[in-house]
Amino acid sequence: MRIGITCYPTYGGSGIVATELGLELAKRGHQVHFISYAHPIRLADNPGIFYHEVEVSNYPLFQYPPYCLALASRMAEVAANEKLDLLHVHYAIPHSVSAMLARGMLEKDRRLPFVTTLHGTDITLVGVDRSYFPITKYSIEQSDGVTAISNNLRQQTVDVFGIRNPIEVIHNFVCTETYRPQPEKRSARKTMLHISNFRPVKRVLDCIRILAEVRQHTDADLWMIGDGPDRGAAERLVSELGLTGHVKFLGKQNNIPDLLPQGHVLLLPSESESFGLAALEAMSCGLVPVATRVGGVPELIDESVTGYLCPVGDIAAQAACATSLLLNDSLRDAMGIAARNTAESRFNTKMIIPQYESIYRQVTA
Ligand code: GMT
Repeated sequence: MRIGITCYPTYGGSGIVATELGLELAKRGHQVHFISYAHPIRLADNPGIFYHEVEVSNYPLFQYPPYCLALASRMAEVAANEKLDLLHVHYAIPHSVSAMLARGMLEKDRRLPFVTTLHGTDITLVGVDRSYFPITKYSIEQSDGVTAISNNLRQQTVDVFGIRNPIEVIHNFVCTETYRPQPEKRSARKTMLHISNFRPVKRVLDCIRILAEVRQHTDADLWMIGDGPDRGAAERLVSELGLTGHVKFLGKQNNIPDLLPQGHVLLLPSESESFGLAALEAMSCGLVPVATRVGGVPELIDESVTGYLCPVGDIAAQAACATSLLLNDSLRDAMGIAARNTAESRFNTKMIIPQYESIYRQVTA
């Protein structure tokens, strides 16, 4: 098939899923055309992958350059030139609106179905914002196919938006060959990792507070991977709590499959999380996640078997789980093996990609 994919190309779970999906589809013989304002970060060169940039020109009259319209025009143009069979947009806002316009623009000549994949904050935060609610609901309803990355997100979409069209749950996935345990790389010091875009929803300050409590019981370090609005506050908290030298801020990194196996525990203290791709990638590398019991995370982590699920903001509970893992090697090893098994047996790329192919066949039939 010839598939057009649109996503946010920067650091964020939805962009990563879209990029990994495109790469896997290309490996399976499809032709994949990324249409976005920048080259997606994890997009490697591949003969089946093409990239089409969206130019958003500004004009003094525009207080806000209309990206959604430039994207719609580019989608219609690429679809016509490259004879795309469908568009697959990741993150509803504004991508499904642009896809809906592109479909309408081509309607008299040909059919261009589009699939919308809901990832999380497009529904839980942004979509429910009063100014975006009606258009988000409308564009989801207009989609030829809708997928959500967890049962929880599907249910929230139905409850909040009253959407009646079917929403298929296709969980996040991981390539377990790339994301694999590498015990020889494991840091000699007990190390906790956190990976995110440092937005308030991720509660990155909790990671610092958890480290402070853990260090009452054992000597441990914390690596903060990623960047975003709360990084400054996190850096300040590190010095306030006297943790300088025990927290490394690594910034945005591309080599996540090399970094993860160096740690022992992953911290995911999010306020809301529709699935928790960072936890899945860590589990695939044999790390044990200490996460919060929110959204779709319980669909990934089995409590006390493959990781821990704690109440949001409960630093003491999260620190206690992390401490027990760092102090007890055999517990950590057993749970790490169980976590890896979950990644392999339930969320492996090979099992999930065919589910997307199946929805593509349905919408193009
Ligand atoms: O908030 C983020 O982490 C980014 C966000 C996105 O849409 O870019 O991530 C969401 O999508 C990921 C991939 O499907 C999920 O694994 C994350 O759980 C989800 N984040 C939230 O719901 C907060």
